[in-house]
Amino acid sequence: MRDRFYITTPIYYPDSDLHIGHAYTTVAADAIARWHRLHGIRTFFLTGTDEHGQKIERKACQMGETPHAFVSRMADRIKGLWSALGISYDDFIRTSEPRHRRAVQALFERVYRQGDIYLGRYLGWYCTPCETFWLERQLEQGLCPDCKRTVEFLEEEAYFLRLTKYADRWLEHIAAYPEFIQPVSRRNEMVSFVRAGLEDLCVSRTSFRWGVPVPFDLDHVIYVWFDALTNYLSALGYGSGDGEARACFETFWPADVHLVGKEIVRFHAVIWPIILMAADIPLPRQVYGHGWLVLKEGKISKSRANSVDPLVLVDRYGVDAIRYYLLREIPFGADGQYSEDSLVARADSDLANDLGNLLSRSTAMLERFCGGVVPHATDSDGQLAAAIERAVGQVSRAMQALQLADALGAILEVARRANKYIEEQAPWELARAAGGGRRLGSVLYDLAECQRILAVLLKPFLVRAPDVIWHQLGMARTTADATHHELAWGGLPPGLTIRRGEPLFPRIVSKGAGR
Ligand code: ME8
Repeated sequence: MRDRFYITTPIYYPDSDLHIGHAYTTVAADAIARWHRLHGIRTFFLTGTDEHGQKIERKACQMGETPHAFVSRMADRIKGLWSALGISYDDFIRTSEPRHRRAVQALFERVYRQGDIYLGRYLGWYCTPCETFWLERQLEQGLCPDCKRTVEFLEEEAYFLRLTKYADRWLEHIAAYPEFIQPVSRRNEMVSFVRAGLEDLCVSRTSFRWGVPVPFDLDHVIYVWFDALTNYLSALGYGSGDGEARACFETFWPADVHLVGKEIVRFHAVIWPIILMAADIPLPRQVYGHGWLVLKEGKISKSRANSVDPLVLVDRYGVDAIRYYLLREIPFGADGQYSEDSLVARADSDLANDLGNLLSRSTAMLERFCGGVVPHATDSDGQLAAAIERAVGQVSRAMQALQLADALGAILEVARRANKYIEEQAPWELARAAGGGRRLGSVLYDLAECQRILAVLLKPFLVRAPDVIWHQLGMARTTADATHHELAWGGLPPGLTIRRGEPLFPRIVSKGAGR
């Protein structure tokens, strides 16, 4: 593992409020970032907003606001959402910021100066919702092949990026670095796409103003995807004269993972690396295209977004239930069906029954049999220690492969094992048996210690529960500065006074809040 780690989410369009699909990518990136921080790795986690382009300009106009006022208001709402979801980003880049504009102009100019951007004329189709250029032959029944909406015909003078020139070099790169595009199915799609032949890409527009001007030809606005992709560099200080900002670039570039939804893998895995090749900047290590959350009725659309407003869900079920559901329910990479019923079922079975019950049963028994004090383990059978050790290995392997659902599965498996251990060991019988005291103390210590470590393992995924677990176990500190060293068995000091409290995760269905 490297000693530093840079992960990004897409920068989202602030044309409307974000929904559970956007939360999905951001929560996943957050868990991956937190996991790296837990391991003492210097981590930079970037998210932000993609504020330029015709779509935003039109929306602001509809709202009767200037584009700048509109996007500022929306960016604040997005930050509010990330705060409610416990997102630990290190920077939030907005493409309307001067630092970003400078970087985009510097990059554009660099590629132009060395001959890979040239002036021509664009004659073709444009999908404004996707901000994508299409050739006549790529349209499906005259509609955008991605979003199936109507496209507009454009005829304007424009700058073009020589994508064609780099196709072979791109194919060589993919062959040499098979992990560059993940999962494998997306890599195969991209390779077929490039083999089918690339066209030079139009990278400027003249028919609207809301964007970054081409520095040497102010009638042109830089194409919003060229602008947006540059955020991954601009947030690190690329293009800045400030030495400290540039040091950040030296430290964290190239990015370890650009985490994106599958529909924008093409921009990240083909166009972005070619821009970087043309500018002679090292390529990111990986573009990971995860699947979509879909509703029973189909894709989550703006008109259905109300039913999947993450803020409403956090309010109703709590931040940890939402984060857990998003990360546990769907194998990362695949599509998955979202439903509030499955969210409630997951939260009740895994969080309330497995994890929550384990804590309340253990603390109740510590109170009843040990006067509320964590005992010494002088006669442990090592079963829970072995289960934890196995899980630590599984979680580590799963996280390296970005298999977040598997990592959580391994963690919850320990909670289930520990609940079963209570049944098998029957502490209430040990308490009655003559000479059962040492075994009783050991069983209860092991249960508490197992949960101390489970809290550390859960720290990247859940933001509230790990501290509640530590608090109830009597730990003097929070998990805030816990590290992977605290995954080693035996760290719970005997003699702590436990603090029984409210259930960790009250059942939702029995509260009547489920649907
Ligand atoms: O594409 N399931 O922004 P955007 C899973 N500004 N993920 C989903 C999702 C769903 N149903 N819906 C959205 C843009 N997402 C550009 C990006 S980056 C240089 C520029 C997530 O607001 C997923 O990550 O349309 C997807 O790629 C992203 O939101 C699209 O966000």
